Amino acid sequence: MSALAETINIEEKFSGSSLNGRQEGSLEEANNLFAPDSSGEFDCDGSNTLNDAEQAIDPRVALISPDDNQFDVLLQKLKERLDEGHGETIYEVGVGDEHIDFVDGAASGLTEEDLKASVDSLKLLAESCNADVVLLREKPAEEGTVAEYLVRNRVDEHDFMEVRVAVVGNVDAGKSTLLGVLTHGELDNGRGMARQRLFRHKHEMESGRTSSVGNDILGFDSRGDVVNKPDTHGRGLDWSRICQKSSKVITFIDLAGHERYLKTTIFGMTGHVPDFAMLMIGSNAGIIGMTKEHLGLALALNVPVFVVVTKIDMCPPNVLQDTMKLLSRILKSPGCRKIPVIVQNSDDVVVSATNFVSERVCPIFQISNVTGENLDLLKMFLNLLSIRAHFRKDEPSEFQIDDTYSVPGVGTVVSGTCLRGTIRLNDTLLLGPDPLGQFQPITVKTIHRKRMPVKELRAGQTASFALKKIKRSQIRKGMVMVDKQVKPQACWEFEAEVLVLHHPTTISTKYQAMVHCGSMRQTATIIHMDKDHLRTGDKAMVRFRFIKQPEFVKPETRMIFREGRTKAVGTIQRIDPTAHPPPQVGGKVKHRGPGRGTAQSRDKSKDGASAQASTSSERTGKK
Ligand SMILES: Nc1nc2c(ncn2[C@@H]2O[C@H](COP(=O)(O)OP(=O)(O)OP(=O)(O)O)[C@@H](O)[C@H]2O)c(=O)[nH]1
Ligand SMILES: [Mg+2]
Repeated sequence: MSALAETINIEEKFSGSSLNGRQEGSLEEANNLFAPDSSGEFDCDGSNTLNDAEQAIDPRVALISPDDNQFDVLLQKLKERLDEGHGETIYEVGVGDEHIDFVDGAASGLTEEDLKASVDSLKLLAESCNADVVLLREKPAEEGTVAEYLVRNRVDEHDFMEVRVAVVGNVDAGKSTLLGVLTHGELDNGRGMARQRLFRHKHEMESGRTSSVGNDILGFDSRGDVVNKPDTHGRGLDWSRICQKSSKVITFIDLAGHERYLKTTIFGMTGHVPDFAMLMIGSNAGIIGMTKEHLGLALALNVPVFVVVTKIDMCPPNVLQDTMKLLSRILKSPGCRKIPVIVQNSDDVVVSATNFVSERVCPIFQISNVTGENLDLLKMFLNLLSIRAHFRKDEPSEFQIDDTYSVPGVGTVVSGTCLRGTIRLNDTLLLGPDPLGQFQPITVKTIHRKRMPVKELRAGQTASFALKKIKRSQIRKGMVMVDKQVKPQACWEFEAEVLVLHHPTTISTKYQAMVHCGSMRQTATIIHMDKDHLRTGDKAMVRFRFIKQPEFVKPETRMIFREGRTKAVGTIQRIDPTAHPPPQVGGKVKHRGPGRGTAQSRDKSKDGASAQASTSSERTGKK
């Protein structure tokens, strides 16, 4: 164990920290936070919600020998918890509840015999919900032992939980390699063997560098076992088979580490709606290149981050220690405000996975793709990651397009994420906006989820649609398909509250940079702000105007505004669908965006010299 590992003790880390928005508290209070989601019958405020029959149940002993009535109450509660957890929950057996006034109600723990009886009851309850029960960990308590169990719905051939994990980190950190190792079940040789399966383009195969947004899936069954099997022939995974056998599917979004492809990596983070970000760091290379940039990106988008330090097989201990020290310092810095937790055993996995969504804890794994060291801990953690976003299934549907394809024999296919509502086969949705800001009706003829045909798509799920009577060239990333009740309006102008994370000098009106919001990206000009100038660290309400065409954006969405080394983040506050297009010159839009020359050259070529130049030009990455 490294010196740092010793100092970063989980219990110590949690003490005095405010998790889940709770007040700072003692170690004891912090330990309570390790309990499962606070939605069960053992809620702290359970006394207010339980009826008389339920109140008779002491949570610590409730499962030992429940009578029929109690069994029904417990079953109902378990069903609710499974529903809230999208098909799974972590159940603590033998925990007392200090808020319910039983004799010794606050004390936790059961004798061996009572614990066994309780677990048998839990299995019966789970059986009635068609779910499996798996022990995660046992821990000593005042009155004996407390045990944590994962209760997860059994596989439904047509449905599975979907968790998206964006994989970021500098070039050569081992991102594609780790995904190859995890999803294909074979270790790497240290010379790029495992990553070969992840590449989408010939030039990626040749250079070994990811340049696009790649996808791969890892399936877990109801018992938490990996479903993916090593390939015997060929390179591809059978996605349909994995999905059919899985209760939970992790979709990895493999992103590029090279600065050249930063634009595409940002797109992967904003457009592919990840639930979590896995930041990868090569232990020997350390925190270099794009590592901090990618970490900042995840933080700006409020995506919880966990860290995977790779190549520990080839890293001298002192170098690993230096990397860990710096990492810990960065994570704890005021800019991040994270609690680093080095995960060293399965207990740490359970604790960090169940507290991860609080967004303050940052679990760190130290692994080797070559020897396989600690990969079991990482897999266990991935298995316990829960769906973060609470998508609404009952609202009018909204689908965000992040890629388009032309498939021979099928026609135009679009892929993306359903952000709201439910989309069913033969639904007619509005597709747009086109360059004039219009939306056109389009019928959904087929839906494929992870390459499997399905009849409906619910909020939070990704899928692709085959569209009839429309050319691929008419569709671009950032377009949406929405229910007509949404009454979509494209806008040329919008207002956002913006925080400047970095700018070499000052930003004033007429400054242009790329706006990333969801899967939409377009250069926009600042046309007004409530301050004269903005410098690094400044906040302001800013009015933007797109330079090329109107877009569909919505209030309360996070956005990134960047150009070269200039970076700002913000939240859209208001859109203005009545604003007119910018002035045209000879039939062309007057302002030109990044990618057509450096910031300096654009500034000179324009009417005002007031646009502040960025010192570096962005090399746009090609997908
Ligand atoms: N010894 C050792 N080598 C590793 C390990 N992980 C990855 N590698 C090697 O490191 C090199 C880089 O790995 P990649 O997976 O391509 O890195 P990447 O992060 O995807 O890089 P980009 O796509 O360019 O951002 C490959 O040659 C791998 O074989 C590890 O744990 N140990
Ligand atoms: Mg890669």
